[in-house]
Amino acid sequence: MTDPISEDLEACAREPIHIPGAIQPHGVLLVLDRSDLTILQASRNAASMLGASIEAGARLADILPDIAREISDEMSLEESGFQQQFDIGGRPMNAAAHRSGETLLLELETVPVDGERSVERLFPRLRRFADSLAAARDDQGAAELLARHIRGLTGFDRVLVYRFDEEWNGHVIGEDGNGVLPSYLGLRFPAGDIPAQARQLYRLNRVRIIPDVNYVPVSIDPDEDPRTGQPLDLSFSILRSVSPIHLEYMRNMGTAASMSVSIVVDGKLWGLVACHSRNPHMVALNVRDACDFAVQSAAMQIAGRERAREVAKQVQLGETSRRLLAAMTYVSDWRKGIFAQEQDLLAQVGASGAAIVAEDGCWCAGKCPGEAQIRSIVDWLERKGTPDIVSTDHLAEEFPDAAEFADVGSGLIAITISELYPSWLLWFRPEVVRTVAWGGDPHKVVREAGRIHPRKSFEAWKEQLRHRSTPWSQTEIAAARNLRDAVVGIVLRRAEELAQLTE
Ligand code: BLA
Repeated sequence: MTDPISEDLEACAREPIHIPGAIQPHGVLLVLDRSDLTILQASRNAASMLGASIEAGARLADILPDIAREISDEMSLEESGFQQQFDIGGRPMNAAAHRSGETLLLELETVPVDGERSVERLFPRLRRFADSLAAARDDQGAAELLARHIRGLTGFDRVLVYRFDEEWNGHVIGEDGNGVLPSYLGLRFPAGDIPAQARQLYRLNRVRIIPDVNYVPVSIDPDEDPRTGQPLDLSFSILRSVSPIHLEYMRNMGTAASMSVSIVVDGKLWGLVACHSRNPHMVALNVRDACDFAVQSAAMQIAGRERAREVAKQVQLGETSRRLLAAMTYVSDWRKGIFAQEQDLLAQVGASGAAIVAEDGCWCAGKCPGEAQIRSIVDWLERKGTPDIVSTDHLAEEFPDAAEFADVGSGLIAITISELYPSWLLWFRPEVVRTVAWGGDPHKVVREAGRIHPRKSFEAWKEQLRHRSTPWSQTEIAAARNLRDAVVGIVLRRAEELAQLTE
């Protein structure tokens, strides 16, 4: 990748967002020595917000005795951190603390005044959500329900359920809004909108909030750990100052406040719930926690359904596989066996055509390109020196000649079986023309003053995808691989039997 845009995107992914050296101003950060809770570093707004003078070397017990007492009790018991509400200088503040190496990061956050979302009201809401989620008929229904519930909890203008695809582009699959911000339902957003290091961080730290995009960052004093000289790692901080590029993105989108909650399924970032308001908007820490709980519950339900569908498919493919194997075992040439089960051969990977190419012939089942075209694919595969299995839903991208026969061969799985005369088994899928709507033209990356900027417009931009088939699923690719292993096994056994006969 050498074009300026790819370089820019790679540079984006290198921005060290976990060590910005500053926090957002709706709270205070104190970095404490874990052993005696002395203050090592403090955000520069600490004195004014806490109404106390904070000096390096001071002890937390002398400044905030209630919090110091609770922390020493709680942190020794609980590895995962601590959260509680305190009265500081006559106003309620939420305290959160987590360990980071030898230090403890204590964050104190102002509590928005919002009786509607008090703790007493959270539990009945969560229970109602759990009940309705269990009744949701499909993923779409669950995503809509989740968006509605999170909006009810938080009061944002618009809540989106955003799902990543294999290339890390995102797709808005659920939405709830009050009409203040435009609808993004059904739109896709390119992978570069959330670079790799941000995704990595969001997998580990699931909730983040930017209550006011026009905030002035508050730096930390001293800016490095006085004992190690290292910058302060804010990966797990709730106040971490945000990447300026992302703030520009939010302004371009017309949003002044944003919160997002990661959807993590089996340890992998599956998607995000992204919330926005046109005006600044804050959500209390305990409500953000309730959102995290609701989002992970919905994620488990969606993932459970997905798994059930995959298992059903695997069982079905397993049966097809067994019939194919039986057919190959009782004939002298495996290729004849496999073609005697034409329907199973296609069903094995959900293809509409299949072909075997060897020196002594070319056999086709279902809808295939012509023989010369099939041979040109094999020549290309051999020139490429490909691995044992190749799969693509966009053959013409890598092999432009394939555009000619896109109607039957836009998608390809190819496996090679090496024997005395190498053979290729190819499966084909036809073109399925799709129109995809993006949130703004993803090819229109803005470069100004030598660096990349987020695009200015998020207006729906439609792109027609040509020469592509429906994608092959992981289960289908695994089924092709299994069949290859089985054929190789049969071929080897035959060769051994033959060798014994001729000894
Ligand atoms: C972060 N980008 C984010 C976040 C979201 C998005 C949700 C997490 C922070 C938050 O909750 O606001 C993107 N927001 C979206 C998308 C939708 C949405 C896709 O509402 C769709 C509906 N962004 C760019 C470019 C770069 C970039 C070109 O557009 C890099 C050059 C970077 N985005 C970027 C960075 C972060 C980010 C660095 C991390 C911000 C941080 O946590 O510090």
